[in-house]
Amino acid sequence: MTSAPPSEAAYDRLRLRQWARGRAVSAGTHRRDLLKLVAAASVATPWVAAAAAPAAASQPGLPGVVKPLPPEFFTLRGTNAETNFEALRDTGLLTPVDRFFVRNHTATPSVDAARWTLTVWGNGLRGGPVDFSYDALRALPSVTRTAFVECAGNGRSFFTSQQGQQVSGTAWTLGAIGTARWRGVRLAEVLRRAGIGRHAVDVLPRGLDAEVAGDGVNLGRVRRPLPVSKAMDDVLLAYEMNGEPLPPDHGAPVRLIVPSWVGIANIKWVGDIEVSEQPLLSPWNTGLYRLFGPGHPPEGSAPLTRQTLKSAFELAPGASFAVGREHRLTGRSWSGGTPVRSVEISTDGGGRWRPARLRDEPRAGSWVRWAADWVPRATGPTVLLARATDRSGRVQPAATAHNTQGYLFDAVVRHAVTVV
Ligand SMILES: Nc1nc2c(c(=O)[nH]1)N[C@H]1C(S)=C(S)[C@@H](COP(=O)(O)O)O[C@H]1N2
Ligand SMILES: [Mo]
Repeated sequence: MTSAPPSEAAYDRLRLRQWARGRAVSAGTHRRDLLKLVAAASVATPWVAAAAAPAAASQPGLPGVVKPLPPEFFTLRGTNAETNFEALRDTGLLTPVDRFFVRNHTATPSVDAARWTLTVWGNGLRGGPVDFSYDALRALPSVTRTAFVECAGNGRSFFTSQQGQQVSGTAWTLGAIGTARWRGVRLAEVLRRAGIGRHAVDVLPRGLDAEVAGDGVNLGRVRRPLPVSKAMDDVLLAYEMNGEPLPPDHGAPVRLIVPSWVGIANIKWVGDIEVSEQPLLSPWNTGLYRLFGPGHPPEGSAPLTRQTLKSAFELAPGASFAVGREHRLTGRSWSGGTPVRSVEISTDGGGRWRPARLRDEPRAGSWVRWAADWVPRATGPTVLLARATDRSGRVQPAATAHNTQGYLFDAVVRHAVTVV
């Protein structure tokens, strides 16, 4: 059993101080590369595969993605596919795999479950490395939970289109999120069986996809340290998504599900997990996935943890509505903090607001569907808005404070439509 882990905030401060003094373990990346990366992170840098071994792709789609990406379901952005929110209108609480967004730093690898093992290793274990085969993992007690996976940069394009600000990274609208029912083994169970020691502070899961390289810096394989406090709490090693074996693009055979946290924490195609007595660093918790810019420390904020509060209409941008008819507006709201309490909508650009009807019991780490009826009275352009409030009383603001990489956009999004 482990002792009580330090509070996350205290731990992050310690890790930052250690990094500043060059004492934290940089897990395969030299400190000067991290500094270069922090500098590079303030400009748009497309990271490309150094040596990708992509799985066979099908059409229509992307070379690095296995599943078809039909244009009615997806908008392609670089190596990634964003879900079109209007494609969720006739789906339930869970996002079908055929519409679930894909965020790949490089390309979906082909991993054979029969030959795959998960290696847990590091000085935070009481003994040596421990391997788990796929069958061994599946034989452990399983748990099932509904959780969204959402990219920290979801909504990033609105920093520019609504706030006139420059940010770097994939220009997502609101579709870099999906909710699924995941089945797997608790990470805590695996770490205990591997002999996690009392002094472990960080675990570092690493993907089996290709190394991420660009601009003369090789960041290595995708990996992001997770504090032991979260790792031992509600994190899953998931092998099923919506009742089916995990599909290749979503991390087959096994991925992490880190409920409510930034998408990058949910490492796909996990191959090994380092358990460490020292705080660990990787580009994904130093130069990336922190808030940089005016109002933030030069080394950035603490590493991002929870996602924020957002709402989206299940509507195409620029959708049109017949005047004088009744229309059912539908959408979804979600929070990485306390669950959504209520949602209001406006059909006149934010002049008047009225409540939407919630169609699901709001739950932590999931989203809630909502609906409202609307009879437009005049033709011409108008703007629809949806604004959620969570149980702590937090309301989506009119604007989000800027950060250079455009993370955690939580402002109310203006959805332009036309009445004809
Ligand atoms: N190994 C690996 N894990 C990864 C990534 C990746 O490129 N490689 N992308 C991360 C990011 S940034 C996000 S938002 C989620 C996306 O999960 P999805 O593709 O299943 O929607 O996976 C995360 N896990
Ligand atoms: Mo992401």
